[in-house]
Amino acid sequence: MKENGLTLYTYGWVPEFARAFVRDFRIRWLLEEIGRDYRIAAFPVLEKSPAHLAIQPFGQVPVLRDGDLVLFESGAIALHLAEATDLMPEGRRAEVTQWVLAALNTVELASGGWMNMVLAARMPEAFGPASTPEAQEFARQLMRQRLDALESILAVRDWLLGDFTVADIVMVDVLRFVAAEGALGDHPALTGYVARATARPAFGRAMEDHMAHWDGSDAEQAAG
Ligand SMILES: N[C@@H](CCC(=O)N[C@@H](CS)C(=O)NCC(=O)O)C(=O)O
Repeated sequence: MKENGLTLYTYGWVPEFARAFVRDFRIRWLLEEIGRDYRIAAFPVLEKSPAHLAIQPFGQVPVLRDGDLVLFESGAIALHLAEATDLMPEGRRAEVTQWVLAALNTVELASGGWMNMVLAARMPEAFGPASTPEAQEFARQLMRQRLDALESILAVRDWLLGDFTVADIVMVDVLRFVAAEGALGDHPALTGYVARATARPAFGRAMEDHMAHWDGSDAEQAAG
């Protein structure tokens, strides 16, 4: 039977510290920006179900179902949804793709490595063992190098390609993790960039829905 519409898969529940940062959020934000309706479906987070692994081989989220097409990797999903919208300006697909990949494969690779060490130091029982101080400093310096490079770019323009595109959604969502840890403080252009993007009404609507999802899962658990 043909499937219609958009379904975004996330988890049914995540611990408090992860809320607001689960990567389904960047797709919710994008969907709000382009005004597309979608439904949410949820997988268990701890035990990876066969149904989950069948559509995301690494057992991660997000996953998008668009009719008969099923996609994983937030960057691939974002590029797919942005096609033929204002978030992908005509004639600039290659540059937009370049910046989406830079966000994920250059910035998030470094910030994610650093973040894992921060979490391991904070919650060794869940993320440990904690790395040595030297390894933590190395990860921080690598991330800093990436942030410094981005800082000089965003010091002279509001958005990565001049106009707001899907690349800004992905990049800002990556930087939000860093900002929330207080590690953007000495990067005023990046701080302004994140503030500008997160003040967009679509961001606010998406965050409200994202957080309501976790509230709903808490309520369900409390009801037994
Ligand atoms: N490169 C993937 C990363 C996805 C990812 O790390 N998702 C997290 C949630 S934010 C996850 O499912 N983590 C659980 C796991 O890796 O088992 C993407 O961008 O979609």
